[in-house]
Amino acid sequence: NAHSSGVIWLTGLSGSGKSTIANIVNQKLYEKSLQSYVLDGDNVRHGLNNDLGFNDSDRQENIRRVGEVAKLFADSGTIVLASFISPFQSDRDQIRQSLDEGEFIEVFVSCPLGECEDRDPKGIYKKVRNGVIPSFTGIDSPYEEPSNSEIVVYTNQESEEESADRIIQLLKDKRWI
Ligand code: GGZ
Repeated sequence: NAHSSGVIWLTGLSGSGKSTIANIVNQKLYEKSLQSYVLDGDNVRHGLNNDLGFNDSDRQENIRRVGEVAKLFADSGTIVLASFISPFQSDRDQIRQSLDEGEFIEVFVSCPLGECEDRDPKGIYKKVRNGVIPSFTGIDSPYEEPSNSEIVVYTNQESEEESADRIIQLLKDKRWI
């Protein structure tokens, strides 16, 4: 079962489908007896990063720490799926540069803001529109679309299962698995 480890970094708006797709890929790798792990806001922002909010510098620090943790997991032989809005290109590029060539795959989970807002799986956009949550990504806080991602998945045009399958295929093409 020789395989490469590394970091699969999913970036996109809230509600775009990042964590759902990360979890499907994680399950598919598990079924192939490959070691993988999902890092996302649910297991990082409530613990390690519970001192951080959502202003630009806190987001930057959030992503920096997650990048360091992802690197440690990758060093241990794990395929890491990191699912964070990660709105800033420079922060994502820094993580890419901190890893060896070919150990970082950036996945742009592309979905129009209006579609994310229509889905609103956690009712969070509704709160934003009611003025309860300031500095929300895509509304009044920036999102810089990746210009150099290895793959773009269009979640308003393909199912989450299809997106996950395309990521698995990329891992095969790149000989990670
Ligand atoms: C963006 C926010 C905000 C603000 C709370 N802006 O859809 P969710 O709810 O479950 O996932 C979002 C999550 C984003 O955390 P990240 O660590 O991925 O963000 S970043 O990479 O920018 O540091 C959302 C919730 O936190 N959330 N307030 N103001 N998302």
